[in-house]
Amino acid sequence: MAFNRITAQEAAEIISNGMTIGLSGFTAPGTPKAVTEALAAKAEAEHLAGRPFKVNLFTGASTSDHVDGALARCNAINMRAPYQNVPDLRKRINCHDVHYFDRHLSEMAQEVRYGFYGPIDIAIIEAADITPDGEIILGTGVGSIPTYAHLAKKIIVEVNKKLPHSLRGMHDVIMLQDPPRRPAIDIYKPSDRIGSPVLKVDPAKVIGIVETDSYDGVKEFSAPDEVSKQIGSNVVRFLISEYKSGRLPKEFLPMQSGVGNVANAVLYDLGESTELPAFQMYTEVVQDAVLELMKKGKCTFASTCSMTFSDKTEAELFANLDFFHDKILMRPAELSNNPEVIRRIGVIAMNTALEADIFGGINSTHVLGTKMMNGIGGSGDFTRNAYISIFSCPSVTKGGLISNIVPMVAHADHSEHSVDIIVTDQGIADLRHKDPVERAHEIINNCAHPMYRELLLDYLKMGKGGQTPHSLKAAFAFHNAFNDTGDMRNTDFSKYL
Ligand code: 0RQ
Repeated sequence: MAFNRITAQEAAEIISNGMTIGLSGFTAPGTPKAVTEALAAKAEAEHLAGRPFKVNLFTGASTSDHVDGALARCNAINMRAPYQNVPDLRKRINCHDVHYFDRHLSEMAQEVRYGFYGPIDIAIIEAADITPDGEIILGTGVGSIPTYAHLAKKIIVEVNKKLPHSLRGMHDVIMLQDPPRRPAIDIYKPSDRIGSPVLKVDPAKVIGIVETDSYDGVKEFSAPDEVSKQIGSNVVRFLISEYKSGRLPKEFLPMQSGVGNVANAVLYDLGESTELPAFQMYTEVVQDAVLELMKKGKCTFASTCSMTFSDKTEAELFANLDFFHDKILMRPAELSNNPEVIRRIGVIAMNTALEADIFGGINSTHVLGTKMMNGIGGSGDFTRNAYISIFSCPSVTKGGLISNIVPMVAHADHSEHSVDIIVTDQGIADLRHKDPVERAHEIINNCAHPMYRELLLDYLKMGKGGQTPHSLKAAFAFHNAFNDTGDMRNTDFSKYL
């Protein structure tokens, strides 16, 4: 079937107020660019003409400024899920212009299929190529597109000429069946494939092809600062000691690593270690460090949902695709982040916290308990099911005005039941086989910044009995001190006696 070539503007014309759109991709890679920009221009024109125009937007994870930035700036998003990280959208979410719901990324596709979020009107798919019978070579991120494409009434395909056709074979595309008919997932090691190299869509639903040649625009990482380096070296120290003690198998275990500078720094450090064997990854994003590790033979395979590479690293990947082709497999989020697989193959999970509390609770999402930062992303999928779950963060933020170790997290994303290890620039807290008070001492002594240790120990003494000795009156004294004075060091527990 020959598809219509249409412009991004013509594609945007097909989308009307109130529609629900499902996008391909996971982070910027794999995410459409041109149609969403044109949609933002259309929304702006509609608003100027005094007509309402907002769409519901479902993605794989975060997107890019071409999507969340452009549409948020003109206030064209009604509902958004499951994860985001663009400042303009964050502002809209925190002032309730956008109804954002923050979901575990592995669950998004199945919940849409279960009918929890209503129908999908349009799927927009970034592709390297599409055949006349509807076989799509996806780009460098998959997300939840198999489900969105299956459910959508109509499909728009953005063929990005920057994407080489030789990406074919680097995807493992599948849509899981729903209960009670879902069979076991036959993945026993990261390189096992269970799906198709292409996304198959019904050609009759494809209303047009838009040609683009846009970049994802993922920035290169800055050189790690001292704090990130210290966290990285502490994580590696912990892993080496686990390995030497025999608590990790001789062949090591697959690693998951979150996004950001710290995660990237940890991976570079792992690559430097001569005491750990080469390893594989079962993760949701691979960042620049992974390509370096592959070149050194330190990372031998990565199962992921997207290749979140900076434009420079992506160019290097495309120029050497023969070398990397059999070392990376991109899968939908319901597979890359699948709890059943993560638990079975024994993934070591490494994620980042905004703040941790002295008993092991983690806040990954809400700044000072109320403002949405990004979302839980895949951190819950991995943390809850990992062989060992590690959280890291700097011991302090904003030059020490904020302690990232607090008496009680102001928002709970991961409970102490799922967290094994906390690492900061100060050191490592091993929470395994420790009761709450033992955990508190481990975290305060090893992870809190020295300038906050006495305050945290004072809090522990205020606890009013019970196995987890919180003082419910003073639990948010650190946060209150910051809100009142701009500095958590001004915490005054006498106010709460
Ligand atoms: O604020 O931007 O004003 O300077 O929060 O902090 O240190 O730059 O952190 O970029 O590594 O992100 C948890 C958000 C960390 C991320 C989080 C302020 C700080 C700064 C950001 P500024 P950093 P990072 C894989 C897995 C959840 C999802 C996840 C995340 C800003 O890792 O979203 O894990 N994780 N996904 O100053 C108040 C505190 C603070 C604080 C930091 N305690 N209180 N503000 N900040 N700590 C990816 C996917 O799922 C796709």
